[in-house]
Amino acid sequence: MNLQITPLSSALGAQISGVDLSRDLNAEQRNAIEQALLEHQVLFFREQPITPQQQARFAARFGDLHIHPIYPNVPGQPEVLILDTAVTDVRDNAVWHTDVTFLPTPAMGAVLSAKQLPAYGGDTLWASGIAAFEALSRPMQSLLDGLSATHDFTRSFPLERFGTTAADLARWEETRRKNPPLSHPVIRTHPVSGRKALFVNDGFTTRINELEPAESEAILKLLFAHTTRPEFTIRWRWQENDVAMWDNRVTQHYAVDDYRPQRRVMHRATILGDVPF
Ligand SMILES: O=C(O)CCC(=O)C(=O)O
Ligand SMILES: [Fe+2]
Repeated sequence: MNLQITPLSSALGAQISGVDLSRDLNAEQRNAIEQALLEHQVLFFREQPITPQQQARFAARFGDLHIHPIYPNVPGQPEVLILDTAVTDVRDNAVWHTDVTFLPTPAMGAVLSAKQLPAYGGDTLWASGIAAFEALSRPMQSLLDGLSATHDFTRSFPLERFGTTAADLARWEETRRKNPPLSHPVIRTHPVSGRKALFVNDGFTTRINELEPAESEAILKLLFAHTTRPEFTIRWRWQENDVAMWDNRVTQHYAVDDYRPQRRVMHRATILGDVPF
């Protein structure tokens, strides 16, 4: 096997070459990618022109796939959602977030494929919750460890923007009913590596439950700013047919909204995770 792993920054990110994601991976390749993901948290593959079916098959090697309640998906391949600026308002991805933390079992990871890109702009950044946690002072780490936070779907999918037509409104209301606000630990332990990571995100986290509202607001603000310090991030400049895969248990990401009205089309397959602890 000639899989090469090139680390891209100290906090997270590696480029992987020597593998063709359009083909069924053998066990050795699959395990090497999983190991690289544990270590580097976000992986980048260049020149991978995969079909939605191949993307879903690749992602499914790492777990069951999630069907997103709001975003449109590829006809006949509902596990692959479409982020197309000509169709969907994707501005809420221009906030630092971890995907679907409004679920009791948020995604363990995702595979994102670049289909159509603007001439410039449209980069995506990832931040390491592990690097962010480890850089906190000991007193702050012990204050946060053991606390829980509320995550709410409506923070990133507000009714005003996602309930405009009758059909959208019905889907939004059903999603809201099925996904009431819930709690996750503020500090999450990675279920495989055992490493600790900050697990609050500006996309969905509304409060730290055990603190007074003003304390919660101030500390969340501090943590959101802290997690996304440039030192803990990597910024990816996309080329068409690039694929990124991230460990959604310990990272956040931000899709830079700097290219509209140019069109940008991405496909995402989301891998289900387990209950955070
Ligand atoms: O469009 C992107 O680059 C990333 C969007 C996003 O947040 C996601 O796919 O989860
Ligand atoms: Fe996302």
